[in-house]
Amino acid sequence: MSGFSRIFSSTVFTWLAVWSVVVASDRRDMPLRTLAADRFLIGAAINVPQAEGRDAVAMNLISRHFNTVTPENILKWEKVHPEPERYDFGPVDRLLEVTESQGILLIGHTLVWHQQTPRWVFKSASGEPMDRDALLERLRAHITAVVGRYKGRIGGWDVVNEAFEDDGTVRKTPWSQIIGEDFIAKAFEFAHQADPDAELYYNDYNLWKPAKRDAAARLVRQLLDRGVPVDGIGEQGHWLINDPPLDLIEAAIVPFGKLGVKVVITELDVDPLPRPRELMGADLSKRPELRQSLDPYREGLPDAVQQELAQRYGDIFRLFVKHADKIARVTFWAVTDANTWLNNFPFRGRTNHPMLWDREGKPKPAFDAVIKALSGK
Ligand code: 9MR
Repeated sequence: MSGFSRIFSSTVFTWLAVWSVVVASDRRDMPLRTLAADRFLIGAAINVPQAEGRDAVAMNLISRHFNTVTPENILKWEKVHPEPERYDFGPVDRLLEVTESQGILLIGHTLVWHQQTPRWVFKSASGEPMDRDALLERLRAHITAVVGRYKGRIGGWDVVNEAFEDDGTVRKTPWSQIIGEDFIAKAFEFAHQADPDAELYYNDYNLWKPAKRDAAARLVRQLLDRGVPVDGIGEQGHWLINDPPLDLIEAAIVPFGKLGVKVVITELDVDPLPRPRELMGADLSKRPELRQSLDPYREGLPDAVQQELAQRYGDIFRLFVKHADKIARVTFWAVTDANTWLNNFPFRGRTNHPMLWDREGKPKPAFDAVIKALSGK
């Protein structure tokens, strides 16, 4: 290379580097929802203190970056309908006032689940186990009351949550055992009757596992064939820093696009902490050394892991951008590291770091990686 071309190319290189920093820092000032605007909605789960305005850090981030939120717990059966004759709509009503005043779309989570559902739901008034017809009627009444109350205000519902095991069989729960497998179709029908304009999703985790993905795809196809209104598949997206591989995540997006339903990523977080499955049942209070090894970043995430997390988020969002024609929404399952459920899973009191913002609400390298991916880099 001649001296001139060396100087020329190094000058060009320097300018390109400076320019990309300028562009990146410009973009860093842009809300995520603006960068994602022509592709998908972008959202976060919101907890009670945030919904009630007691967490200014999170609320500022929500107002700035997200155009949709999903209440993390207050629409679950045990919260919204704690006793047979008592609904508690107050927290949802208050949240809707905030979201509607800011033009943020609220998503309902969730109508039918085997967890966070009181035991009385499956018993008659005299304490006897319910039969199919009685439980279907109870389900219909619940869905009609909850979806009906927010008709035209809650834009989409996770109608049925986690009905499959990882091997693709229908999970044995009181819902499937008392009603039968058509509890799923019935729930969608009830929800559609209560609000014909709301979008309705089937929501599950580990859909990257082929057997579970295929079971969910079969379900969607059957519902569509039978004229049951289903608009999308909710892929929760509770992923680890190194697992599942990206091609399996991709393989769980494509088939639903082909079926013509929307893919919504409903509960995204990326867990950087070790999670050895064989230790899940261990009594950690009696094993301090084990506890320490499963909770290694109490003082903060080391730089190398921070970069790995950023790389992973970048890869995931480049994949989302690639499939933006199929993906309608991406919702994170918390706002900052301070309030993620992963601080308490698989045991309470861990210091986890799976989100884009740290405990103080400061953006992490993962945030920059998402900005870059959304900017096409
Ligand atoms: O984030 C939720 C946490 O606050 C609750 O304690 C927990 C109870 O089961 O549910 C968490 O949210 C779950 C969601 O509703 C369904 N998918 C898995 C989520 C993480 O457990």
